[in-house]
Parts: sequence; C-alpha cells; structure tokens
Amino acid sequence: MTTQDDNMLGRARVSDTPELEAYYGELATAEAGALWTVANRIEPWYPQPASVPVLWRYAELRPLVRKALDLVKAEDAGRRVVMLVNPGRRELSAAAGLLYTGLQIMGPGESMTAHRHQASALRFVHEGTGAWTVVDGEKLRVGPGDFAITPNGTWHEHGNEGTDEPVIWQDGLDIPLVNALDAGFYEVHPDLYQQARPVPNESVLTYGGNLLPYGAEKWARPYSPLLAWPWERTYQALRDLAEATEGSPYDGVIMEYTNPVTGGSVMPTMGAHMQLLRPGQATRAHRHTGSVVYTAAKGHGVSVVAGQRLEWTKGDIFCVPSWAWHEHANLDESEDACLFSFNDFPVMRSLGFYREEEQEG
Ligand code: GTQ
Repeated sequence: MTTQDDNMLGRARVSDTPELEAYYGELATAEAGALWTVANRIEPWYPQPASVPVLWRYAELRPLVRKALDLVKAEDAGRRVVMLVNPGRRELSAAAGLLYTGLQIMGPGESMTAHRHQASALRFVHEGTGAWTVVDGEKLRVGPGDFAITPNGTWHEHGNEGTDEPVIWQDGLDIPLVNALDAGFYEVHPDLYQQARPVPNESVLTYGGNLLPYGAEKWARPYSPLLAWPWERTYQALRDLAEATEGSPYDGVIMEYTNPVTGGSVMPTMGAHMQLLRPGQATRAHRHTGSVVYTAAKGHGVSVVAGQRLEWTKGDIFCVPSWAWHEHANLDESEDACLFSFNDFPVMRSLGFYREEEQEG
C-alpha cells in the first residue's frame, strides 16, 4: 500500500505540525493517541500479513532436529521440538499468521509426560514407525503420512515404542492465536501419565468407511471424535476422487479431514487437507484470507507464493500467508504429488472473515 493511495478524502491525511506533535506528546502522557496517525495502518485496504512466504527444507532441518536428541533430555524439554519461525512472526513463535508448527523428535523407547492446554494441536508424521500418542485415554499408533489431532483441552502424551529409529513428526498448533486472545491455560497431568484404554486406535475403528456408528449423534464436543487418519486410506480416497472428478482449479484433487459427525473441520480453530496434484499438473492462482502451512507428503513440485518460487520435495514445509496469491505444480511427469496442509480457516469462517479471489486471465 503506498501513501499515495491514502492521500484521498475518506482516508487519514493529516500532516504533522509542531503544534500537532506537541499535542501527540500530551496524548501519550495520558496513555492515549490520535487515531489519524495510525488509522491507515491499522485499517489497511486489504490484509497486510507480517508473515512472509518461507520454505523449510527437510534435508536441512532433519540433521538439526536429530541433533536435539543428544542435546536435551525429553523430560527436561517437555517436548523436544524444533519450531519453524517466520521472520515476520518471531515474537509469536508462529510459522505463518497465528499458526505454529515444529518438528518433534522422540528416540526409541522415549515417552513424554501428559499435559493439556487451551491450544489445539495436530500431528503429521514424517518418519519412524513406533510413534504413539494417548489422547484423552485413546492410544493412537501413527506412522509416516498419518494425521492425528489433539483437540484443545484433551490430555495428551506421546512416545516412540520403536526399538531402533527415532520418530519425527510435525506439530501444528494454534498457540499464537490463543495467546493473541490471551486465552492460554496449561496443566500437567496429576499422575504424569494417562491410563490408556485397551483398544488402540479406537476412534479409527469406530468411524470407518464413512459410516456413522450407533450413538454418534450424542457427540457434543466442538471437535472430531475421530482422532487419527491413516495415510493409506487418505491416499486411496484422493486417488478415488481423482478418478471421479476433475478437482479444484486451484488445488487439484483436494479433500478436507473432517469431523464425521458434523462434516465440519476437525477442530474449531484449525482445519486440515490433503491434496493430490496429477503428474505434471499446474494449478491456477488464487488467494484467500487465512494462513496455511503445507507439508510435501509425496513427490516433488513447486508452489509460487506471493511471487516467490518455492520448490519442494517430500518432507519440506512451506507457508502461504493470508491473502497471498499462490499456485501449485507437480514437477514430476509420471507420478502424482501430495501436499498435506493445515490452516486457520475455521476461525476465519466462524468470524465471517473468510474471502477468496481468483486471478483474472
Ligand atoms: O505436544 O502439545 O510442538 O504443547 C508445542 C507445544 C507440541 C504438544 C509443540 C505443545 C506441543
């Protein structure tokens, strides 16, 4: 936004004078200020995200994440996570907008203590086969490509029951949002560990095949009772959809992880998708309010975000700030490519802030 845009009737266009500056000083002493000095900045014509497009390469992050295994004990760190920090959002520990993400590593046999907090969390597994998390008593076993949620207020603890390899999974949380609203609470579990119920992946067994089990309508919490989505089923669903439809011009064949009871987003503050780009497919550009953090789940491609070319390969993470133009392309001519992503669209939608525009031409 240029100053020239604002030099019009209807925008603030007061020029400073010595008299006004003295007045601003007086206002400041009274913990007050003149709106017209900041009006055009605090009410921009369109969103002015402080976040910038960033690509975090897994090949670069992985050795750094593995280093943390030896440097800090899990029990001292609480959770051993390398967080991804947008240069425009450092103070908020945000990857984009009000979304946090990080790579958590757990060595063979390690487990973390149980806690709960106001922030909602989600996981996308990068590598390792022994990962588990207990969410409100349900033990979830998760492997590469699996997606799982830890809705706000649920007790959770994690571990790796594998014997040789560390587990690396990606955490996505709405911590910056919760803090922006001054709503953060945190509790350590009184027993430090939960007693898990006997059947692992109970909710995955309960909500299979797009069939609703008896009693599902009684579920009254604001998040999905289904807590994990294995990669194989997700990928199969995308391939099936690709057979049946063209998909979105902007996102290729895209599906949202949903609450099976309501059909809505998995949690009230964050939604998540998996999308498939056909071999060689290039999408059209669009932009929308809301921030998105993407992870390349399969293949190799490029996304152009606010004019920046971000070339990704499996494991890489990148972000699309709110209102930034973006388009995706699969650079492989024979294999499909998949992008996992999570977003704050549920917040945008529930507050009436969601807007979308397609590029002309
Ligand atoms: O596992 O709940 O990466 O509370 C950051 C904060 C993970 C978690 C993170 C958290 C968690």
